[in-house]
Amino acid sequence: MRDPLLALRPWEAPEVTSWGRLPMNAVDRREGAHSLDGEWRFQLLPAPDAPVGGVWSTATVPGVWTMQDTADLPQYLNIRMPYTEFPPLSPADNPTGVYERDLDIPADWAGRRIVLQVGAAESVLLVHVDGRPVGISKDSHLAAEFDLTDLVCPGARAVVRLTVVKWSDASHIEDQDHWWHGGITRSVLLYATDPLHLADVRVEARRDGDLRVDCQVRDTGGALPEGWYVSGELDGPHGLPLARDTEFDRLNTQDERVSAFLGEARLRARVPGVRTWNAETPELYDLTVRLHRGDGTVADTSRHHVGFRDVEIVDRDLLINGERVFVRGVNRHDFHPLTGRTVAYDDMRADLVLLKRFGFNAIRTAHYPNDPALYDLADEIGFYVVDEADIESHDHAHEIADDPRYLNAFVDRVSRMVLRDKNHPSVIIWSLGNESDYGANHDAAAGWARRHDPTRPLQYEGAAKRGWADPDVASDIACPMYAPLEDCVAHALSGRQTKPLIQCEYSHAMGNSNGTLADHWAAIEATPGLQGGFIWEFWDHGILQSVTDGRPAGRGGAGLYDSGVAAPGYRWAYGGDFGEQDHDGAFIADGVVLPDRTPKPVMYEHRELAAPVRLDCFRHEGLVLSNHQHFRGLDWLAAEWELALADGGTLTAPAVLPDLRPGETAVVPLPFELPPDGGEAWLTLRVTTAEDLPWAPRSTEVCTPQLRLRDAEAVTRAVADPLSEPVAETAAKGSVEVDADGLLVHPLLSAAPTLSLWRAPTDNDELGGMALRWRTWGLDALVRKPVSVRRDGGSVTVVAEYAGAAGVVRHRQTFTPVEGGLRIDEEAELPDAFDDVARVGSVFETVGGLDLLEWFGQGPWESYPDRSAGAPVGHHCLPVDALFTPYLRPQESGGRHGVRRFTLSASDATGLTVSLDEPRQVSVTRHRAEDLTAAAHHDELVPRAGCVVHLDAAHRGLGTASCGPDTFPSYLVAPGRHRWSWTLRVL
Ligand code: IPT
Repeated sequence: MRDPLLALRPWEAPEVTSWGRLPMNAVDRREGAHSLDGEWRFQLLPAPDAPVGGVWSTATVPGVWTMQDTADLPQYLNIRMPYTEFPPLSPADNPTGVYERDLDIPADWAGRRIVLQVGAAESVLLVHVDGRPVGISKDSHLAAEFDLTDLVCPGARAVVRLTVVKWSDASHIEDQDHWWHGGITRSVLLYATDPLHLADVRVEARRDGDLRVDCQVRDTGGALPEGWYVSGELDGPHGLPLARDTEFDRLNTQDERVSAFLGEARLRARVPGVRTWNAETPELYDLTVRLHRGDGTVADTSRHHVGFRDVEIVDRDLLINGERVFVRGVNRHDFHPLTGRTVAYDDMRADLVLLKRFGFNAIRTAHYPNDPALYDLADEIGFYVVDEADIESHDHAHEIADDPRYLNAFVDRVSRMVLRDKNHPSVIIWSLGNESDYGANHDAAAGWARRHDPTRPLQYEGAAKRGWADPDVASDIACPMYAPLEDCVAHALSGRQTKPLIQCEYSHAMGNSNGTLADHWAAIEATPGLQGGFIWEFWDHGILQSVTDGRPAGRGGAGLYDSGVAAPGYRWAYGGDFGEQDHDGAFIADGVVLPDRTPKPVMYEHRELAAPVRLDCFRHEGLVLSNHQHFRGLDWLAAEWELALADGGTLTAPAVLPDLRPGETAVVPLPFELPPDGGEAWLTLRVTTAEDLPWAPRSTEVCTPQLRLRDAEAVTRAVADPLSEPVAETAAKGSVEVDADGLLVHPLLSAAPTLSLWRAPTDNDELGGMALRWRTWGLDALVRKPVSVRRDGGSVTVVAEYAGAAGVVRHRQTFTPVEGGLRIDEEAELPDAFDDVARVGSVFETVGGLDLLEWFGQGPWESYPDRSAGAPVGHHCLPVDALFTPYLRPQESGGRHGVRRFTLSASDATGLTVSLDEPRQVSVTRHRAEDLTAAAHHDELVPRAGCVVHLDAAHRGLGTASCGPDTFPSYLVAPGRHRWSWTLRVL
């Protein structure tokens, strides 16, 4: 007989969202459950209706088969579906995984209700036990539960089969921007309860201490037994008991709502002096709810972490406990470079710990409900969560939003998310999904969510874009993606704003990116109505791949990477690396961390922008210090003062942080007497954690706010002006040697300084169209032609022309001997046609062996003109190899902004020193721009023995044009005359 589940062809029936599946609920059954994780018998069929009967292999559960030993490999596509069939159809070639294992049902489960829980499977799950159909589920990122009580026999063995169909009608609404996989991605459990059980528990805990717990009670044996009741207590056995809400009971009886089938009970308490929950101080209480039989014995128990907090929108502000908080968010996928989709508790904890250390306070679960443990961790560690339903129909958005065949699926997915996550204090907003146009199906789902949970606002970008202030669309938040900052500010100042403006995605972190983040935050903090946003995104989704056989390394790859770099023979795969015909390349590598969670430099920028303590200015002989948090004082922090003197090293002194409430400022005395000499002087407050916290050990750096106490004017200008007369020669000065082409000959340089107008295009440069323009102008291959070499006293002036396809740049270098070295004054005249170039500056190469860079300037991490707020000025020192950021697709990397001076030295202390006329953009790497441009993956780069040094008179900002706005005009490199000077000395 044909299998009834297969006969339904549920993979092409969007109306069928489930069959035989239990309703979603918020009762956590993980404790005491039997884990069915591990090795399962496995077969991969070519299509769901292909016969099972081949050879069984094994597959790990949870895990996607696309990362295990099968022929079906991961594929990365952003918007486009990987096949041409229109919704709700699927391709004939439809990999289907059949997972099977034996279940030994404990004998002492006799008389109990037995439930199978499949944590998540994509995209259609069919369940059989001993060949008998049990149920169907879709909705790839939420659990499905099936009651097996009548299908299994306690004390006996049963065979459970989970058939997972990869492509279905549901795939068309799971068209998110990440890798396509197939398999079971979260744990599988088997548990037993009493027939009389808690079907659901809903907790509402308000900031005034009011606690309400609604329980749904069922008895699978039939009618509810006489005398059942629920009890609850907060915080352990001697905590606060909850009282039964008799008014609720009375109304139920009066309304004749009480049924013999569905039991409802409400418990209440008022917690005196409640410690409220917020992301800064995530205070949690433990709640235990018990369901009793009439004789008082306990039939079922449910435990919850409760956070007392309110979310409201008042006027155009989103308030947490009455406070207008800034939302410093990031978009997060469930991702891991070895498993693809399956994330372990420790990994999720590591994600959140890292985000917390770098100043993030919010997560959007892009673009589906994340692993359940993520929300427990967000409650505990303190994050505001925008919980997003698993709906993205990007490729067919317009067709699906109003398609009644998909109505069920929209409501199902939003409602199941709300039912699962409603008790988490961290969840402050529901999201209807992503990039699915806007239609009646959204309104239906919004209606369900609003009615079921009036305590939280709702957002949906697709609706919000119909009008940020439109009251009739299904979004309480104006939540655009990648909106130009000026549009956001203009909206907030227009007088027409009615909703909080919190961008659901902004500042696209692809490659070397996130320019103008500081400008965004300056505007957000200065403009009422703007409250922040969510950076796109947390991870670079590089999959660890063996270069030899092209296969994902899988779980065996643990340890095969370090500090963001894959071990020899491995690389971080992105789109196309698994031989996909259709793919979207490195667009999958757009996170603030590399695939092994190594922070990209933008993380330090973000940390500083989120600094809880600020040094605002220097006033009345004191420093104005402020508490920039919303809820707590500074007592969790310790600090130390540092004074960096350009010509005098770094002094430190202990700091005492004043007792400031949120938003308060204090004037504190200057901690140092400024020495009369020493040049430019920078004062830094190095702020660390004062004690061990759940997310950071004591002494973890939190921020480093900085003020300039004295500037450098008097010190640098004399060396600086290229028009000034060369200083008189003395006997100590050497002579200048240039070759027949006018190129400097120097014992420590393997390539003489020449003009550079090109950088290895960043992803923003490529996708934003700048790189194409630069190539068209010929900037990547300028041809240098010496024009004249003129000697004047001791100095030599070389004029050369650099010809590109669209113009010629005249470049003049004057080499003048100075004490211990050479001064190089340069000038370049860019034609108007070159109105937006990557850089104007010098590039040279050193001999090998100069492996250590010491510099005075911004650092220690990578910084660029529009991403430099998090890199304090000071004396920094790093090995040359550590300066470079291994972005997945090689590109401009390793720059340091605001460099005044640097020394490159060998282990025997020989080397060279460069002093710059002004703070300049400098990079020292092992790679020429053309090396980086030619490589597609980091492992293809062959480091050069010497250093490639760029000194830029001007360097273009990074912007975020790979998806979103480019950098601001003030960070562009203008045509016309550029001048810069530097001195080169041998150590
Ligand atoms: C937007 C998507 O929501 C997100 O999933 C991701 O693709 C991001 O952009 C870019 O990486 S959609 C985009 C077409 C604006």
